[in-house]
Order: sequence, then C-alpha cells, then structure tokens
Amino acid sequence: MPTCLVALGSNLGDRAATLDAAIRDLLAAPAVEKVEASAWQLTLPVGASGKQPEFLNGVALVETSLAALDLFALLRQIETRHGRQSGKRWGNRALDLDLLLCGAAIIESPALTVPHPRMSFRRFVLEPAGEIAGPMIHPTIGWTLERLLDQLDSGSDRVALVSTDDRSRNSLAATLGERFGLKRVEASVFDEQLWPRKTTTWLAVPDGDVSSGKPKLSILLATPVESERDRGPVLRIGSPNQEFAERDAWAAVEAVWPRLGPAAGKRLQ
Ligand code: PH2
Ligand code: MG
Ligand code: MG
Repeated sequence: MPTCLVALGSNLGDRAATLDAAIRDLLAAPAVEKVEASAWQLTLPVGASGKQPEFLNGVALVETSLAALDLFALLRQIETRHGRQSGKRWGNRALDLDLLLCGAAIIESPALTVPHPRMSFRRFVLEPAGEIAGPMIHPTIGWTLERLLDQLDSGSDRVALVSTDDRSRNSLAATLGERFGLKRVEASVFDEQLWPRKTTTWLAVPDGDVSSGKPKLSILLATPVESERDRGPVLRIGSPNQEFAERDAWAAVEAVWPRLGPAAGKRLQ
C-alpha cells in the first residue's frame, strides 16, 4: 500500500480546529488505514497580492488503499465540508488540502499533478515534512524531502532561470529584479552541467550568500522536457500565459526567501 503525503493549510476561522478536524475526517474514511500528522506551524502567506491572514500549515502521511485520484477526490470532499469555496488561486481559504506525493508515483493528468508542482521549494511544506517524512523521495527530482529542505537552508542564494527562449527569460528576470531586487550574476563553472550557460540566467538575492553550490531555486520556463532530476528545489512553469508565469515565479521566490515577501518583518500572531 503506497503511503501518500498531504499538505494542510488554513488561514480563515479557527485554523487549528479545522486542521485537526481534517485529520479526523481522513482517519474516518473507509479506505484510510493510518494518518500521521506533523505539528502545525504558523507561516507568512506566500503569493498574496494584498494583505492576507497568516496560514497554519502542516503535512500528514496517509496510508491508504485508495488510488491517487480517489484520494484526491476525498481531499476535495473534506475541503468542501469545512467551508472551502472554489475560490481564487491565491485566495484565502478555511481549508486547503493538497496531494503532494503518493509513494513514487508520477501523475500528470488534467485533474491532478503528482508530485505537487510547488512542493519542492515551499518551506511551509518541507519544514513539517522534515518532521515526519524526511526520507521520502521526490520522484522527479530524486532527492529526499530532508535534502530539499537542507538545500533551502544551505544552498546558494540564487535563482536559475532556464529557458531556450531568451525573450521570456529576460522578461521574467526583469520582473523579478524589479520586485525583489534580484541582480543578474555570472554563472560559476560548477553550474554548467545542469544549468547550461546558453539557456540559463542567474539571479542573486540581495544580501544573500551566493558563494557556491546549487541554487535554492530553479525556474524552468516552458522548456520542452527539461529534466528536474538533481536540480534541487524547482518550479516548472508550463503555462505560456505571461501573467500566470510571473505570479507563479514571484510566489516561488517568496516561498524560498520569506524575508523578501510583502509580509516580511511582520510578527506572526
Ligand atoms: N497556500 C497557497 C498560497 N500561499 N502561503 C502559506 N504560507 N501557506 C499556504 O498553505 C499557502 C500560501 C495556495 O494554496
Ligand atoms: Mg489546493
Ligand atoms: Mg495549496
């Protein structure tokens, strides 16, 4: 029976009560054998366009005989039961349940992508995952969740923008430069294998440590079949819609470097 990993989040209402109830609901489902939850963590909202309440986040290991799509449907049911409205992509929510991993499965269907496309660089996912699921392997990157989290702590404070299309790469580099003060830097020899000079733009984070090693974040822009293997935390942007791509990219930067976000410096309450 594969073990699946689920992310939980809430930023409306009694957040802890809702996450606790979601765990009970999962346990009560007929085909669910076992559920182990991490501690809940208060986190700054990532990708918010205005003021947003803080999230309570955590993850749960779920042992189930359900197929991934059926578990996904169950998560939707539980979200609905707790007042989730089919809302905006980066909006507030009483309960958000995301299917992160299902054993080593790789699923790309219109309804569901596993591994979850934004899990590998989100602190609010990897920190709780480190507690209960550190040795699980991210099947397309090939790293454990523990190692991904360690990369966010000790990797180089750079973003590698990868695309064969110079124009969209340059335009995204400019957007991230304006928004966060990211600055173009030269590649180091070390990076050449996974991030070829010709197709990569390197951006350094202000006041970061860019000395050496793999970047904390790679963004793959609609590149046909660029492998994620061994890159570490990675966002693949498949949508050709530029507005959508920019939003995904800056939300990823905030997820890796919370101090750059709009809520930075704010005390969690
Ligand atoms: N979920 C999002 C967008 N932003 N930020 C935090 N801190 N936690 C979340 O769970 C979260 C988010 C979209 O699902
Ligand atoms: Mg969701
Ligand atoms: Mg989510």
